[in-house]
Amino acid sequence: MFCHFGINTFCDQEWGEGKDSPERFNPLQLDARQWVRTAKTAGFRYFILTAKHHDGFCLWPTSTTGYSVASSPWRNGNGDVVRECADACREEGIDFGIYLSPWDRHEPCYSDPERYDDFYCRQLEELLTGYGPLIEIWFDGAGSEGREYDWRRIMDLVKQHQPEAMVFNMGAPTIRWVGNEDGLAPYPCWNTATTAKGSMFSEASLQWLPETPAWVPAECDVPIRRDRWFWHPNEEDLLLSLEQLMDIYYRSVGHGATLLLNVSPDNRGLLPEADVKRLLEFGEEIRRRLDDPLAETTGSEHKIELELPVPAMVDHIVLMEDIAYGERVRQYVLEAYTDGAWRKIVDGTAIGHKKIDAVTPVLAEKIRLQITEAAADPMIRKMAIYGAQI
Ligand code: FUL
Repeated sequence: MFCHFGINTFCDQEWGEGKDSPERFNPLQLDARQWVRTAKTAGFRYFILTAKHHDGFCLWPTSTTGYSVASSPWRNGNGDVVRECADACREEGIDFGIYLSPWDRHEPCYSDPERYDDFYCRQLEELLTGYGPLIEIWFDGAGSEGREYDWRRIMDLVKQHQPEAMVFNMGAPTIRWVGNEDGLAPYPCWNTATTAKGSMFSEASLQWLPETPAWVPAECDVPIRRDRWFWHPNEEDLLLSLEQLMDIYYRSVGHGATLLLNVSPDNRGLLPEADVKRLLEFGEEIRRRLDDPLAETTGSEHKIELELPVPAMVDHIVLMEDIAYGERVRQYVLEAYTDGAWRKIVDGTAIGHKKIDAVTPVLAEKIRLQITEAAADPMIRKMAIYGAQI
């Protein structure tokens, strides 16, 4: 789960210019536990907070600038949203990560690249050292088109303080942006790449540091309210429907990528009730469709046949490679067996970490996976069949 919260939340805007007074930041009912509990209950595994967005307003009491929660009326300037999220994640048992916008529209030294690199590194170091283990550092390319930061220095800090953290899309990333803000991975979406798009506002590919591994899986970010990363009043109608969320799930997680779904706490500091309800429905629906297989197996052969306990209407097949051994499958076919004959139901290429094939319900006694092209012996960690018994 992604979480955009900040001074914008109080100003009905997406991109503040860095001029809004900290006086406006006053989420009287802020409850990070409500955010994180919702994430956990809905089935999300990690939670990434915008510690600083493009407007430069910091959600933690940084020593680098007065433009932060420390200058706000919230908790008389003694609050720390990053701390509350980190604590809530630890208590709920999900991982925590941070977003720190390189582009800063408030900070006067932004126009002096060397001084700003110092400033940014100090901010990053506070976050890397003050809040426990971080699962991911999210570097947003927006607004930084054409700007060079001292990525070597930035990466050294990450490696020194949070060597396990995933690094999103800039410097020496370990994961890449899928290239759109719709939460959709193309198919196939291979885990290896040498470049990725840097921002919505430029077609240019990002230059990565030479030590970037070729293995950079894609992460798919998308807001739960259409085109809105931050909360705005009276916009419940923009909330994605359950059907739209399921479609996103099939085309992100179901294509082997990670889904990073954004939520926006409101100006009370709470996730709106309608959004909470939708998130819980989403988690529930994924579990309803994909938690209880009719049959399941593993295998390292090119052909795996799986018999159902009784003939059933099959509507999903989930395939997973044992990704620790890499992405080996290049092409596969799924077939259903009924009335003495095999019938092709899926033609696929990549499997990777996970491929979800939602098929037109088909009556089957058996399902067969045939891997028709592979870079090395396939290692199928899971082949699972779902549907309704008849
Ligand atoms: C974009 C930003 O400009 C949006 O405001 C948002 O933070 C999104 C995740 O990335 O590039």
